[in-house]
Amino acid sequence: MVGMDLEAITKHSALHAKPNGLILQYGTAGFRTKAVHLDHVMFRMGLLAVLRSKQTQSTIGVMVTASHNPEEDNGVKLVDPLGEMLAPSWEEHATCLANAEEQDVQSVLLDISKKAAVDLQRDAYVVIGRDTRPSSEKLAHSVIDGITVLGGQFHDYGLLTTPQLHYMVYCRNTSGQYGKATIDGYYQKLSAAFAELTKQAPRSGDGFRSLKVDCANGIGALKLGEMERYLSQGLSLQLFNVGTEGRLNHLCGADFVKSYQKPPQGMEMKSNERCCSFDGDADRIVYYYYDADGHFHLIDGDKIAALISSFLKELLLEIGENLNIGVVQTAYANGSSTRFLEEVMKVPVYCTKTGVKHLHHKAQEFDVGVYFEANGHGTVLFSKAAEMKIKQLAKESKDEKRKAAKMLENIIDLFNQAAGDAISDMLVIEAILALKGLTVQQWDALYTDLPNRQLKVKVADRQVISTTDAERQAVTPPGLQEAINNLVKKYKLSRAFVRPSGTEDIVRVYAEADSQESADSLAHEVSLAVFQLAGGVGERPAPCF
Ligand code: G16
Repeated sequence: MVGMDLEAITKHSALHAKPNGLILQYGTAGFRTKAVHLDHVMFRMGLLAVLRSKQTQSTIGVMVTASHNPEEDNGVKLVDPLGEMLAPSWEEHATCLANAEEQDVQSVLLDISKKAAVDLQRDAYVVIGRDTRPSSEKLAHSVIDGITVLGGQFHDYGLLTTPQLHYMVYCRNTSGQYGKATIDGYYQKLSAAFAELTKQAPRSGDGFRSLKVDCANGIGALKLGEMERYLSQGLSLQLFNVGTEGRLNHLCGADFVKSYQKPPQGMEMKSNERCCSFDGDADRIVYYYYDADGHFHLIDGDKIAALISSFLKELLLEIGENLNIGVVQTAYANGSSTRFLEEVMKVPVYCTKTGVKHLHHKAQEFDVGVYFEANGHGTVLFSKAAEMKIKQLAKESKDEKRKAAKMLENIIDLFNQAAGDAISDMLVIEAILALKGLTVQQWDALYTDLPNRQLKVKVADRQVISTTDAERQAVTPPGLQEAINNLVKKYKLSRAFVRPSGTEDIVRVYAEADSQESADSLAHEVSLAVFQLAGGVGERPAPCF
């Protein structure tokens, strides 16, 4: 077959053999499981990235990471030409290829090429990034093996945050218009926008705002360390959990803080100090603080979206161009946040399935699309038309209108337009707080979260649970949704749902109610219903806390 050396593919594929009986799915954010089971998937995703690159005639990205998962896991996802998540039809190809038996790899590749009308004669270019997991470097080499055996060219960026790889792909496919496809280009773009944006902010004391960052013992520590010298203006960072002692994501990081609603280990916090946590690949961020009475307050993705949307809405009113703004959330969004956005902020709110790929897609429907998952994963997208209008106003209008347009112009540059990005989000948040003169407590006081609890339940096969209505209703197994409905009725202001995770081998349970005790109790009762009706394994879920 022209364009494919089938013999070489067979030979190399045998060196990356698939474990017998292993079936994996391209899930919420690519393939994820124990790192020891992933060598064949990496090699095959190298092959697939070459086909996708030939088909789109663009550079494709491959990121080796399992983000928030434990250190022994790993994962891989492909990044499409505009820095977006892989198109759904190609997720199916990815699943087919990853699960093909050894003797079928060639025919599956040919089948994908035919179905997706890939011109095998074309060139292919793939860029690769990886996180700091001990397994990542070797797995990245397996990806490279897959790329080269299909004749693709590649650039290995080595250690990157996931959003940095998305940025690189976007830059490379827009002839540098979005920015320079180098790590220096990324830092320069963000730091310049941050400096411009915060120029007008009132300064206090030595002029530096300080922020404590828990880096989850991951890549964020390395990259924030590199970025600090670019941030000469206004922000001083103190980094914790930098990977020299603890394990990745263990008792620290954004997922831990959000799930357990406690501060990470290894962080020194004084009352009323603003602190934040990244996750293992630095695509999520949550903030928090202790109040003067020693109570812990979490400021999650919902409240980040609330702060950002209110700031953007003010600026949009100022420029008065009728640009529409929408906020996208998932079922995990706290009921109070949705009410605040709709009733106080008067912005339209939409709910999609979990996974930034779904939120990103929906946010593209607006001039200004704000999307955040409650877990702190999100960004803001500006349509091309909105961006052009804003740029024009920043040049041509006068006074307050011009000032607002200039701020928006810098905000567009500061937000990663390709993917949710903890570094970029952190800079936007810090800029808004500085410009508005807001303390972390004032931000927190925008609304009061309904008490909530998230739990995990282990079942034999999590796919027995299927859902509808943006994952808010369980369709199967029979009887589960009725059981949840009956439990929810027992509590005030309550809501609960369950869904199979797309990144871990567990079922997730979410409950909220009028008090923490009720939310905990409802979450526990729903977990028991899942355990009974969906084939729980191991010990029955114990009461929460
Ligand atoms: C990934 C996705 C997120 C999603 C999270 C949890 O995050 O990018 O959109 O919310 O997994 O997904 P699930 O509940 O299906 O396990 P990350 O930060 O791990 O890449």
